[in-house]
Amino acid sequence: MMFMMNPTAPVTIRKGLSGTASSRRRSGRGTAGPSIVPDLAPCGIMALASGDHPPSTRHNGAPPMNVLITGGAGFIGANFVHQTLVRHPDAKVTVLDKLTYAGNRGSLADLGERVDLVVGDIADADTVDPLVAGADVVVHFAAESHNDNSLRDPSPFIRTNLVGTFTLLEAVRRHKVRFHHISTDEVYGDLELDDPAKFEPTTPYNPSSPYSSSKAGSDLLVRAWVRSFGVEATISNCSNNYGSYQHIEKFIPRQITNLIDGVRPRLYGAGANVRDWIHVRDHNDAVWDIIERGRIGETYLIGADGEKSNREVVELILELMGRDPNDYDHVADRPGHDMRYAIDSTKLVQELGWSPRYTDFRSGLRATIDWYRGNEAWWRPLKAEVEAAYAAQGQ
Ligand code: NAD
Ligand code: TDX
Repeated sequence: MMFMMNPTAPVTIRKGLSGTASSRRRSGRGTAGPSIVPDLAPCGIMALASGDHPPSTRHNGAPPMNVLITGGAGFIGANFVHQTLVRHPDAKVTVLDKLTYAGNRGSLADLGERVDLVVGDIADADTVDPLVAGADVVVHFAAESHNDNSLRDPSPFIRTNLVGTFTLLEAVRRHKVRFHHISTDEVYGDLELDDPAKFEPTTPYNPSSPYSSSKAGSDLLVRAWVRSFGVEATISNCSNNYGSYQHIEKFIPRQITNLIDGVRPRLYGAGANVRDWIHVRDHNDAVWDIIERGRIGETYLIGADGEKSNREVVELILELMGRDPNDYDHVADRPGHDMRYAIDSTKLVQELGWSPRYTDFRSGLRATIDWYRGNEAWWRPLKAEVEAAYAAQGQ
């Protein structure tokens, strides 16, 4: 993986991106600020067949599309990088990632010269500006993403999720670059277990935690920059993702890696809380559909009708790993724990024709378990510290 920016690069025609200007002079700045990270050893990338995603139709001699992906060394962002290389064989990808505890350069190993990893902070305007200037589209995944961490210390959530998004918005405004903002269903608060309602794009914001409130704030910044400054942006709010490369602090990989270590899964409270699970690849397919065909200024909700209680998920993991489904522990509940999330993705399905492809949760979970079994070197260095932090709060 090399860092490359060509000051004499030709004008890029931004074909295939809805609502973008037809051409724009690319800046060649960007050699100061971010450090350059060399490639690392491969870590067993989950294979993506070339037929696995609809191929790009953006060819005909057009110069390569430059995609800037923030947070591309994290869970969803890394999967997005892998999927982008397949879906857009002509794309050049630059990842801007601070490599916090949640970023893992191993998730991007062995991807070749089409991917550059720039280590830097989205809240640092000097780092962000030249990278945005060289991009045709910015896909913004970078965030502090874990609710439990936001309860321990909210401060990085404010800086990254709010100041970082603001910094990116100012750069895309300055350079007139298409922007897609990745957000979460948690901005809508939660639902009762017996409520027939699901979240819709018009549901009022009602976030519960420092994490979800910082994401809600970042969404509102994007909306304001669209309306006030004409920034060409879209927003997506997705439900809980699962799949490969997810940090082991999160629910599903924590339980899988506990079981690999012979430790019983840990369920917060009674385990009745419901999450609406979607495979990470389905999320990312929807993101590309929105970038390519979504209407500027619109919010799209992404979900795959995957509602399951935490207890059901733990019992299925236990079964798939050959253990007694009742072999888990109840631990201290999360303060302010949201009860239920549920997404109505009708707008996305009807307007853009998206549909999820990984709808069999059982086989998706089995593949995810296999991935963690096969990639212990990727997660092992994190495990002791993650479990020590949970143990300190009775979880
Ligand atoms: P993650 O924590 O796995 O990855 C976040 C990445 O952002 C990491 O690589 C980290 O190093 C990077 N990062 C953090 N602060 C940064 C900064 N200041 N500058 C540059 N990079 C920084 O998160 P994820 O689960 O992949 O989530 C990605 C996005 O998707 C987030 O915006 C999150 O809110 C959203 N989302 C996640 C889920 C889910 O289920 N995980 C669901 C819906 C939406
Ligand atoms: O050990 C655990 N035991 C447990 O019961 C952990 C880590 C979690 N849980 C529960 C809490 C939640 O009800 O499992 C559920 C899922 O927990 P997380 O993986 O922490 O996800 P959640 O809080 O639902 O948020 C996730 O989905 C929305 C992502 O982390 C967010 O980034 C995204 O916005």
